[in-house]
Amino acid sequence: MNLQEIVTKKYNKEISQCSNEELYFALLEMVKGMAEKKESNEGKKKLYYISAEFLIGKLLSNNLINLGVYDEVRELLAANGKDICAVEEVEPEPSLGNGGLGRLAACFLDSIATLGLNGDGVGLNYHYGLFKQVFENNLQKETKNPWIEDQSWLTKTDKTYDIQFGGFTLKSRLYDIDVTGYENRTNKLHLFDVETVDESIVGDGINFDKTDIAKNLTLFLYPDDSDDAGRILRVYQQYFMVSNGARLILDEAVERGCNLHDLADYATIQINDTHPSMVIPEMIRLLMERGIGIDEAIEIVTNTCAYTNHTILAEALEKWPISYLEKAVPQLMPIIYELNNRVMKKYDDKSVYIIDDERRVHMAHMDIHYGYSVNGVAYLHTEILKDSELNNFYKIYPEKFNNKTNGITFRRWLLHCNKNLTSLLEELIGSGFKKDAMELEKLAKYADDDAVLEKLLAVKDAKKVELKNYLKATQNIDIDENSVYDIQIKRLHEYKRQQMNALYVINKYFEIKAGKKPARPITAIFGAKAAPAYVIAKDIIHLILCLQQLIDNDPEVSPYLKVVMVENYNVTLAEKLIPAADIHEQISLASKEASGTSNMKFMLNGAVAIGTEDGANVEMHDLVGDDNIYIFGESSDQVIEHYAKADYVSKKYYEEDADIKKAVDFIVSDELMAIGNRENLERLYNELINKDWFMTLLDWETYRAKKDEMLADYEDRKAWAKKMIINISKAGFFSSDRTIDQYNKEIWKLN
Ligand code: 26Q
Repeated sequence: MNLQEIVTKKYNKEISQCSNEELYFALLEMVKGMAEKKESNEGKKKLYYISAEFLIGKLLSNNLINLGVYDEVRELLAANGKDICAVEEVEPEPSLGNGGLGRLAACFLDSIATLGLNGDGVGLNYHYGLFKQVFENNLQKETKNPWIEDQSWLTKTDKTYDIQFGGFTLKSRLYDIDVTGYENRTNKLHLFDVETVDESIVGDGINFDKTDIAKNLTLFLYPDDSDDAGRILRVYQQYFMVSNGARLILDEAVERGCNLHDLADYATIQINDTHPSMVIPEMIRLLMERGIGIDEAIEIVTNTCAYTNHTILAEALEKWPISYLEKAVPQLMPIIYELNNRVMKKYDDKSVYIIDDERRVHMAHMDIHYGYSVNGVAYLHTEILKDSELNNFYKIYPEKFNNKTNGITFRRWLLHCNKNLTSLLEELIGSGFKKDAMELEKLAKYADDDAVLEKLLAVKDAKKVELKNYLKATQNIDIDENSVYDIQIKRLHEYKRQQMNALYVINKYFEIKAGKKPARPITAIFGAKAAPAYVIAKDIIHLILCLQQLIDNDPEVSPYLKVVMVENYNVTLAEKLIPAADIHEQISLASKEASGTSNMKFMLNGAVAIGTEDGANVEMHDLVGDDNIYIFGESSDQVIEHYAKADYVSKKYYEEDADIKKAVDFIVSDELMAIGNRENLERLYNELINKDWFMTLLDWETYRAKKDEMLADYEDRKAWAKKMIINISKAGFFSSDRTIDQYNKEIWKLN
């Protein structure tokens, strides 16, 4: 049915008479119908990308683009006096992910379908997702983010399973979301839910009874692992996800003719970080239930599962106390003990055991021993895994280790979010880049073409005005479109070093006060959620919000400097911020950011990076060369050495560098204390001078110098536009189509 027919059926109205909301629901129905026609069962072997997070963002526009009808629909709406952007605004954004890992899973699903591969996502249907962030008195508060409406992208299926936990059973229900490929097949995102979930148990903010599993299991996505009740709930969630996933995989494989002994020819399971790792013992258990002996079951599962590591921060590597597993999923423990015994028999080195002396189960260790592939997410990250973090495993299984540098879907991060730039690119190099991202290289020949550079700057200016208007309309924030937009958007974490950027702002503030005005006003934009229990991260948000207020109210400084912390940073906001950026901040402490993916999105949209040699910045630097990226700071080798020698003392930098001291002292100055809370600001101040685990002060001086150099370079508009075009021309490598092609050729081998 076409849109008019649906509108007539649903509302008995003309398109022109419908509200934006009515049009959104009508389009939802239309898209679901079109997507269904492209469903496919082709392919003997099927990939299951199993992940606790799928940060899919709004789906309407993306689906219209992928189905090839976006322009048609936009024109039809326009002819009826309707604006497609206003219809898009109606759609709620599901927040089914924390950040990079979840968004990566969503980009991957898009590319899997776009490449026509047989592969689905498997995850959980969190009713309130990750919390929604609101600012009150310059502090982050958390509230729920409901997104499921009567009509939504979810399609209820008749698939249900009885999932057994220690002492009780829950009935699951599968909901599906269509994943449309760009001019290709439709795959599925399978989200399991529990039938007894009860939204009414959520009280103030995001508080609820953590012990009533039947009612709370799929209410929220976990943003941290701060308290015991929360941690054990996460075990229940993970087991629920993998037990449902494993049953679905077995059912579908059998439907396609699998006899279970040959499961690895019918299915491959990509484990997205350790959150779904229990799929290994669970699948072994299910195979044994179906009559397969333990040796063979272990072999089958080992040939079916592949593991991706996304972090080298020790505290993020999941280790579950046996007591939790005994309580929540006792049926897995005999299998986990058996898997560990086999490891202990073979190896003396305790560091590769699955169960440690403190009776904790190391999920990553289980994945590495009992999976056939282990991959990192950028070149440097994989090298660090092999050389240090997982070196003892690399020595045992060198053949399992491989790198898959992350990527992003160009449909969402170029075609959808930056139509102005897409049109300009089409005008210059044709539309081949939409299917083959490497064709962006053709842009290189325009790097010295003044007319093209002018047009590129005009596109950027238009997106900057759009962002200005959007922030005004949605958050009542005023920004100056003639300023430099310098943007740092990512989860708030000390290793990502938003605090270093804040100290730069403070330094600028002093310079301006002293009469040293920047060549052009600077707008420093931040977007970040902090895990609710991550105290220092919340203190950093507090500092940034206090700086924002202080500078806004200082007529001496505000014409030259503006700080903006956008509220509730999410995918929708990223789609507005990224195309408008001049400068993007990728300033993690070298060795700590596994890859980063916003760096790729900014690059594709013609922003220039200031960054450390960390994660995918390293590959970006290689691609664009020294002139087109601003690299500073200690190398990962140096940083790793500092940790090994424990020789970094932040106090020394604080005492010996007058500018650092002045900036850090300002955190507890009378001016800021008058705006903010003593407790938060003092805690952050003390953290920086006494601990500074992520070495902010160590890199601060080179960071400041590099950013000043960058801002000076920005004034040569033509030279800057050349940097922009070179960045865009080299961004093709970071298409998730390339990443997925490599996963398929080197790990999944789908046929
Ligand atoms: C673990 C235990 C208990 C509760 C929560 C967690 C948890 C939740 C989310 C641990 C980690 C995450 C998310 C990690 C993440 O997003 N990592 C990012 O992955 C990106 C995609 O590979 C990389 O680009 C980023 O560098 C990496 O930080």
